[in-house]
Amino acid sequence: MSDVVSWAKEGEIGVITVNSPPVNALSAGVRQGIFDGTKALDADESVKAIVLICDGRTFIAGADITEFGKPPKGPGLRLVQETMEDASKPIVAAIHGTALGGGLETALACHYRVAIPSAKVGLPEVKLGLLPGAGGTQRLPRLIGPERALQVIIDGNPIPAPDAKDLDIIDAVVEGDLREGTIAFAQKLVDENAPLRKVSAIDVDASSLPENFFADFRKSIARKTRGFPAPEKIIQCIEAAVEKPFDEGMEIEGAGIAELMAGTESQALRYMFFSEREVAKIPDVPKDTPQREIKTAAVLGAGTMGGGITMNFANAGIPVTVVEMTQEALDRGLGIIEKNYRNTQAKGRLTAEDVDTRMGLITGSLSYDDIADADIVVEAIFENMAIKKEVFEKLDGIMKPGAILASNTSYLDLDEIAAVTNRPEDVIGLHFFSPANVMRLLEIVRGAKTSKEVLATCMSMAKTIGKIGVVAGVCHGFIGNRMLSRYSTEANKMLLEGAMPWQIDDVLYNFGMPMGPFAMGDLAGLDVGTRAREEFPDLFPIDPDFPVFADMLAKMGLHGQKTKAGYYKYGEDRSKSPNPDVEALIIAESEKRGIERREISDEEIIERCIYAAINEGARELEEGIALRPCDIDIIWINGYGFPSYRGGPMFYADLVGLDKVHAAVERYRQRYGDRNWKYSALLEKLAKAGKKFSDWQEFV
Ligand code: T1G
Repeated sequence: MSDVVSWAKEGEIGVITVNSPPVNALSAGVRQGIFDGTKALDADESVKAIVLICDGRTFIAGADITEFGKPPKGPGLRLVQETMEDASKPIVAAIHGTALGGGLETALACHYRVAIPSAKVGLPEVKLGLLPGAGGTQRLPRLIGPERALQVIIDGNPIPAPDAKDLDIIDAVVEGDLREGTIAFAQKLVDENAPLRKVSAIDVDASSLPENFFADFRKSIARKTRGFPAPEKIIQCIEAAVEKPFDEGMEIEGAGIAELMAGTESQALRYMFFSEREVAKIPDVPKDTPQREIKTAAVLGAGTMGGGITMNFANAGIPVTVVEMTQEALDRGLGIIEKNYRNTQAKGRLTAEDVDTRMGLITGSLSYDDIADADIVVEAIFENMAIKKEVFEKLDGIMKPGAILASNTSYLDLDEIAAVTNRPEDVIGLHFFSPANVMRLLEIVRGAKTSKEVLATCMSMAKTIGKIGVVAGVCHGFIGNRMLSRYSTEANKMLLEGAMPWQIDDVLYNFGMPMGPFAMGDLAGLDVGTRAREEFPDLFPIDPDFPVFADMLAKMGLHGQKTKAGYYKYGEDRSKSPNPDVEALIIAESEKRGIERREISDEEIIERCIYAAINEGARELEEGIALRPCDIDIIWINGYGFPSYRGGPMFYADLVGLDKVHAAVERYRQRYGDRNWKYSALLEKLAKAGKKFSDWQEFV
């Protein structure tokens, strides 16, 4: 026995119980306990069958990720599994919560598996840049066939117990008490003298495998898995399961996970896993900070952002009133919301009833009086300080005491907005990313006077509406957009110096960005940015030394995809090609300014775009705008599509080496001045000390 694993007998059924909060991960102690318990009960003649069950909220949720990269202790998981599979009596896994990764693999090493209806099982290792390394790639194909096994492992998503039963991953779904139900199932095996059924001994049924299955599968996932090495390794393991004996397949699986574990992609994804949880922790806001209930919501503005924000509340089952200035604008906004839902329904991801339910939660209004009792109001109107101040003064006089007053501003000074109200402690920024009903990121802007209660409430609400909330301090552009402006400025400057938009886009796409800044501009509409710069010059100050090519193109009627031409020309089939008019325009502008164009290397493009953002991120850390490097990384991965297999800009900088990053930043500051390369003492100190951003707190 140990403090995390115990065993006992109930009649002739032995029961091994794991109790290792929070998720019964397969730590060294848990592995040792299961190993010892299996040995002890297998040796006990009076025991005819064994149940493996867990206390707490879930069955084993996987290997203990915190042990990765550390010297292994205790019996390896494969040894534990072999001991279970080779036992002389049937072992039944009793599953509740989520049996994931090594947890499901341990259940697959049992002879039978039962689960309660609410349980889920899965092999999510691919999301950590890994593959199921404890026999999952060899046992699952034997249980459910190679095609279905490959899909389950490449998806990595949890499978509800009833579906897992249909897939033959589990043998029974038990209603009522799991322990009782599983003991009864085990007793029945004994009474019927059921066979042990070792999964590893089942032959893989490859008869249904279509010809060229693996080659076609590789093609089908190529784009989605760009840059990730784990999927290919997974496919190779499943091929081995089809073509080779179990032990040889296990060798290939073992070599595969060892290689992936050592790779930077998995380190980055594991870092991301913990970072997504870390950003929810605000150092000066304890977990037990009181929170306000958000039972009803209101949104000002039914435009692109307001409509998306409204959908977030309806999707979470929260009644929401959306307010517009005119009936026409309101009808248009509500119409777009319904159209979005109907499109999702058409793709089979929502039923007609779901759409009706969600639309039923949305109320349109032309009057602020209708939202006075809402628990939270999110303003999503013009990005104009004067207008926002006017609106917040109005809200201050109308909203009930205790209502949270939020602005979706993406740049403006939240403290200035809060100052026009009598309740600045109830004012907060909720910066959604467009499309607001899709993008997971929510920058939660903490004003100087925002109360801890309001902040804690909004962090919880973020999770409720399916967002990752990351706290940002008040500054121009908060965390993400402030860094993006550095990235975009360098890209534009390089056009004058010798690069072309398509070269820069290709380099950044191959780096892993979803698309380069110029293709992105064409997608968003070049006229949108131009209008913003014209309407809010203080928000988007233009560097007089460098032209904004987007504005020049916009004025020529080249707005991007919507006009079939921007930086690129677009064919009817959405294919794109470099726009020769743009090339001529750029070359002429260089000549006009007397700039001799030069060859710009791919490396310089990466350094000037990505390092400029990293340098700005370092400044945000030292200013306290960002709480931690991982907050910046989560923002860039979820808000701007920074490749997750690189861990985010700050994690990537640590991989490159801060000495190299700092040297490049210094080089560009010398060459271009510090307008876009402002000095970061933190970056310099870390670089000189041979440290990483993860060591940053010792240096501020
Ligand atoms: N190892 C260590 N800690 C873990 C953990 C794990 N596998 N899973 C969760 N935690 C911690 C988490 O950091 C948090 O800590 C707390 O538990 C609650 O988690 C050999 C190699 C199970 C669905 O990928 O998906 O097995 O912040 O906030 O929202 O082939 O945790 O409280 O200090 O997420 O209720 C495969 C990962 C591992 C599952 C629960 N398994 N976990 O979600 O709580 S690799 C996974 C999850 C592997 C084998 C391979 C979720 C959850 P703290 P939480 P939750």
